[in-house]
Amino acid sequence: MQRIDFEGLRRIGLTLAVAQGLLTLLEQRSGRPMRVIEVHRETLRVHDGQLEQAARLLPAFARALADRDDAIAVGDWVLVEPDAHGGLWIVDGLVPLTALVRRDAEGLRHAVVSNVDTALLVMGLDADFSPRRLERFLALVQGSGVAPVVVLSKPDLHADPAAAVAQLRGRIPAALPIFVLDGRQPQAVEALRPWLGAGQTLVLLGSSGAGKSTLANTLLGRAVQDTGAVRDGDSRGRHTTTARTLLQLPGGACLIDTPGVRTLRPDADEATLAASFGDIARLSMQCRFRDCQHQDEPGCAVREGVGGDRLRNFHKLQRELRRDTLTALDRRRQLSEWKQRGRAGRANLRAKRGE
Ligand SMILES: Nc1nc2c(ncn2[C@@H]2O[C@H](COP(=O)(O)OP(=O)(O)O)[C@@H](O)[C@H]2O)c(=O)[nH]1
Ligand SMILES: [Mg+2]
Ligand SMILES: [Zn+2]
Repeated sequence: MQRIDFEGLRRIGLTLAVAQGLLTLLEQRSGRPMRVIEVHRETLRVHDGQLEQAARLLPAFARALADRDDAIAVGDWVLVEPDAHGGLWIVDGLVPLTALVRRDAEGLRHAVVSNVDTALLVMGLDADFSPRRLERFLALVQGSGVAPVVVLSKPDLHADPAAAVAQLRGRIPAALPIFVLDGRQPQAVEALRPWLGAGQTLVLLGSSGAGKSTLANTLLGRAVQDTGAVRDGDSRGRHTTTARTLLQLPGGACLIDTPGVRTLRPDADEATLAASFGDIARLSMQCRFRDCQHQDEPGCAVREGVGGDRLRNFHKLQRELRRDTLTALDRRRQLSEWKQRGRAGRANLRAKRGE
């Protein structure tokens, strides 16, 4: 019996590595491999390459995920099993090969998407343009195994798109691809062709109104995703995309459209942040003091060689992630304290009852 329908699942982004993972998982338990294409509060949508269906998380699997501080995300590969009443249950899943994770204002981690190869960082060349926000997105993507590609949209709304590219080139890694694309034009497909091969999964990231869904529709070749006119004043999309959705592109790649996020807190550690600001890491070797914080120390090579705004952004991200790591630690400490108190309370109760 063939337990994996390679041909079908290929259409929904199956890669060799995923197939191997699924085969290993299927040695331990039964189920039909499918991919999560949408996550809602109660139900999820799963796809096997041919058919899309609703499914729910088996409580035992939901608990297992929660225990390892994880959650199901769009792009996950799972095993599903039907019940006697026509319901479909997600009974297990593959630990993602790549995962984009952000933190919320309380420092809690949230999975954004799993198993993606490329992140298209979409930024409008209108009021949306912000090198700082791009650096933030790069810090999120860096270290996750996902390749970032910058897409500057709305070139028709900028007097000199080449100057904007030059401005970015001056502060982000040289190897990073940057495209200036009008998402409404079919030429966008040609430019992104190298990333659109069969089995590839891409995610669109960027502010609301940046042009993600417009680009998604052009890549799809039909209007599937809602797009919204920008309101005056706040440059936000009107019909905002409300959920992350995994879409199958005609060429065989998969694309995940996401609702926009204005502020995005990457879930990174100091090493990942340093890697995403490689120029700062390199120059800091030449600072006079080995523990130079590049604030106001004399002989600081970083302050000399890195643009002020980029350095300020680096410091800001560093402060944020230190705070997030602290709150995460505090939370764990608090949780174990509660658990201990709970145990002590129960022991007290037993003692009182004379057990
Ligand atoms: N002028 C111009 N408008 C665009 C371009 N790309 C998208 N838009 C418009 O920007 C608005 C928001 O686009 P949408 O795709 O919904 O943004 P999303 O929130 O990132 O999904 C829509 O009215 C689009 O028509 C572009 O290249 N040039
Ligand atoms: Mg959208
Ligand atoms: Zn320094």
